[in-house]
Amino acid sequence: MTGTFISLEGVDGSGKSTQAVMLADALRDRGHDVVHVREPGGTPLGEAVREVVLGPDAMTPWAEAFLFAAARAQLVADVIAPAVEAGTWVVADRFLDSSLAYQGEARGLGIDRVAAVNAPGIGHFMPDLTVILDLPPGAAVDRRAGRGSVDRIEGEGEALQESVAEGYREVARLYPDRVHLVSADGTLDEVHARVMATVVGSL
Ligand code: Z5A
Repeated sequence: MTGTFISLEGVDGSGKSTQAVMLADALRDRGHDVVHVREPGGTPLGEAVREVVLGPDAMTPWAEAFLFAAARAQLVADVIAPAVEAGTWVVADRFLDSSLAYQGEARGLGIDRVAAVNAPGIGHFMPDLTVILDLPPGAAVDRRAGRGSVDRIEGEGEALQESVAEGYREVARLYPDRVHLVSADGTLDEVHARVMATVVGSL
């Protein structure tokens, strides 16, 4: 018995954290056991890495990539792999594709090279389905407005977010069987309906 692993991705402010909660709740309403995780985080090591990697201290792009990969390896080992092996559904608010879009594309490290450094820590525990919430970064700015603190990566501004959006489009081109772009425009319920239609139609 194996569970189903779904990741939600998108630029900061695309609404993926909100949609991850709505998706997990909807799956529970359908009778599934669901584990909901976020990256970076979800383990004591992952939460400690989160403090460092989103904190104010400058770091090289490769240091950033390795920190995200380390947190991910621990999350897979401690949470995702046991859940999938027990037949539980996993809903992840970000996973490998965040590193491909942010570090691989936007930081210029190369999508293939970032995928390669993550591969040993992930093994075969890749998502069955990835939904990228597609929202022009300009629109995401409006959704982020009013939130209190800005982390180091968010603070780098719109040019980075534009590159991240391009990175996600490239990820969708590279992995069409797994990755689906879904418009994040509209109300929460409209976007949720699109996410559910994609989940039901793809699995
Ligand atoms: N990062 C990386 O570089 N590499 C990696 O491998 C990983 C991550 C794993 C994590 O930050 C940062 O790490 C992130 C990527 C990088 N940095 N950036 N930039 P985080 O975990 O603190 O935050 P986040 O994941 O970027 O996103 P977020 O702050 O949680 O935002 P969101 O998930 O995209 O959106 P949201 O919180 O669901 O919604 C944002 C606001 O919009 C909120 O007020 C909602 O109520 C509102 N909203 C949501 N949907 C709608 C709709 N449909 N209409 C109107 N308003 C809406």
